[in-house]
Amino acid sequence: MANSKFEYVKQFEQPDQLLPNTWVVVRIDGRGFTKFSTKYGFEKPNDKRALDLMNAAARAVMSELPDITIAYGVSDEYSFVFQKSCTLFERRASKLVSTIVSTFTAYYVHLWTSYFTDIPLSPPLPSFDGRAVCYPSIQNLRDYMSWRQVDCHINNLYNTTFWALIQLGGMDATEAEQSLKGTFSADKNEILFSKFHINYNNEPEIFKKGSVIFRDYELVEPGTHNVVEEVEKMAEPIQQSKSQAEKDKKKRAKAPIVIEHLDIIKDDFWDRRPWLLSNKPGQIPKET
Ligand SMILES: Nc1nc2c(ncn2[C@@H]2O[C@H](COP(=O)(O)OP(=O)(O)OP(=O)(O)O)[C@@H](O)[C@H]2O)c(=O)[nH]1
Ligand SMILES: [Mg+2]
Repeated sequence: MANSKFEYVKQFEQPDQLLPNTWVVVRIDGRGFTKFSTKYGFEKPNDKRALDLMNAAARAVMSELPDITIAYGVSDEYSFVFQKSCTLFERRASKLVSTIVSTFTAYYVHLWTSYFTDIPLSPPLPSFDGRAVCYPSIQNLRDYMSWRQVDCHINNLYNTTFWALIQLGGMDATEAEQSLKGTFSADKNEILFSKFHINYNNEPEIFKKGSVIFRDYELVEPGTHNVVEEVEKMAEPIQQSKSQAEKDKKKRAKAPIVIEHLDIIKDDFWDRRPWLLSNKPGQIPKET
């Protein structure tokens, strides 16, 4: 072996392994999107093109990385979840995060013109940061997802009311901010309805709930699968036979990747889709 005198520098590479037997979430977030959204004239408070572009980039990440079981996005952020017992292709945090960030960014730039047909990108180009967090239990993971969706709801209700006061009510930003100070959700709903005849419930689901991306199989009856108990008692990834792993891979590749705007806080979403937490692909719906 030809060791050069320079090789000692390898010792400076320190391990940054993600904890085994945990749910790994990689969250990416647009850098300086307040400025970026102004530059490209994003509609306020929600720009459908911008959200569709985020979703398209996230879907591309999911189809390139089949280890991701579910992703959730809102505004300029996306969370990608790796199932705890999946044999993660990369356990080094920095490599995993950089793979997701660069794949996402590449697709965001590549797909830009499909969504913003009349404004080409110019420097400074969009970029994203990312972090990986390990969650030890399904409850922790569910609470993480709920946290992001509650955040989406709180921000969207605030922004919808704030921009209605400005765009429809003729206020300036300071006045709008002042009139929302100390208000609760019910107050904002009331302002929207009494002043602008807007029923918040009728706002688009994509704005109210954010977007969830996952592989779609046949829904199951709630209560027929006990995934939580099964998965929580697993101490290490199941050693699959090669043929079983091949079968699962094929099933996964066949399953359509869907983008929905559903409630992911309540049990129902998870109970009907046991494959999201179990790492076992579901039934491919029979073609009709
Ligand atoms: N107008 C408009 N702006 C959006 C939309 N989605 C995201 N944004 C902007 O993106 C920002 C995202 O928030 P942050 O991530 O906290 O802000 P940031 O400027 O990206 O800052 P860093 O993430 O810290 O770099 C929002 O505050 C908005 O300004 C949209 O649909 N319409
Ligand atoms: Mg940001």
